[in-house]
Amino acid sequence: MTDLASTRERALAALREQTIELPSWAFGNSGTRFKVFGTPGTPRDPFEKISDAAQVHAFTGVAPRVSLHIPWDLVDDYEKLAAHAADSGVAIGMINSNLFQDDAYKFGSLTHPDAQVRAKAVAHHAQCVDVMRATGSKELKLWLPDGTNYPGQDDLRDRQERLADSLQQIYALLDEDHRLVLEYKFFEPAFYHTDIPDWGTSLLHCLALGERAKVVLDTGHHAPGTNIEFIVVQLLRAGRLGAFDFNSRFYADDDLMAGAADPFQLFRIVYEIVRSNALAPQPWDPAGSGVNFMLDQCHNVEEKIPGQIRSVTNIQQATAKALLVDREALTAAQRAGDVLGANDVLMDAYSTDVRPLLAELRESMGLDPDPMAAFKASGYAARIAAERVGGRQAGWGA
Ligand code: PSV
Ligand code: MN
Ligand code: MN
Repeated sequence: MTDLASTRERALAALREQTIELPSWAFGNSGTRFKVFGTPGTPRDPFEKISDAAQVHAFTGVAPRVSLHIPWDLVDDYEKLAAHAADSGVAIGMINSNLFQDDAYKFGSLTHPDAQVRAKAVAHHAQCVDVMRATGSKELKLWLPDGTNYPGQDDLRDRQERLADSLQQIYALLDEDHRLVLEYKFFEPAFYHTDIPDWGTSLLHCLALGERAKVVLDTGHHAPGTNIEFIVVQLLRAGRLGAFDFNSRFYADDDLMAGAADPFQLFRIVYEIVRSNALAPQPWDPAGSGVNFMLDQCHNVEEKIPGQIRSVTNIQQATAKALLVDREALTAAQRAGDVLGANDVLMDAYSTDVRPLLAELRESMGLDPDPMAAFKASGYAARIAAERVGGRQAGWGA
């Protein structure tokens, strides 16, 4: 058995280092295809989105980067936006491209049968790389909506060849200290086939590109019942897990708050990260094995800044529990074939109330132990509601 006091100290040290990246689009209004409900105080531009994200960092101490989506976060001067982020206490994180809102992409973007459309989609990434250079971002993130709705609609194999070629061209645009992270999703918006439906397809393309290409695992992008922690293990073994898009799902790509639907799954995922010593955050070697813990969420009915704070603290709780697993006892039980004993060790950690440990962590960082209450008491929400009129939708208002 490992000494509990030293496990606790190690957990506190690791938690102090953990960072979680926030998506700019979490701060805009969002909804479903039925209705987008507005929220008072919603940001009117990318500068205000960053100001709101900085609040999440100010109260949690572990969310120092904001991911941008281009062109949702279009501004004239990206250096000014990065300076605003720095003045607010945060930095610009990943740059997400957008291949899903242009009429030209009806039949695909990087896989489109028409070379001109593919060239347009590649050129959009050159624009994104310029934003990376201006903001100091080191990661270009791609999610592809490409796919078909009917058997025979297009040639599955040709589409893979076109995709490989387009990705090569994008990879060639990157600087030496940049990396490309490639997301997968099993369906939607296409329903018969998707061109990057799973981690295996994403991994194959990344392996073909080079060592600075990594896979993004969005927790909402799997069929129900998928063992996501197993995918985490495989990608970590290959040194190709680049980032998480954390969120919760009940049905499909629900983008609800991380840890809300299935905190046990989140714990199991983070345990595999801890088990592989992959928790350490930036700065990472672009070809190295650093994993970016990002949120990819939308707050349709709940308040946005508190929704992000809750998501961050849910991930911290899962991480704290994962760090408390008595790994020596677990290994001993596993080697002895003690099935129930091994399961007990894991469940003991999961059942621990880690809220006091996290309160201690925050106090040691000079923060209020209760970030939700502290944000509420700060008066920021009332201030932006009074100051900002006409806040925008998460994406389409860019
Ligand atoms: C669409 O499914 C999506 O939610 C992907 O998860 C991307 O990461 C996100 O949009 C932003 O492009
Ligand atoms: Mn995502
Ligand atoms: Mn998604």
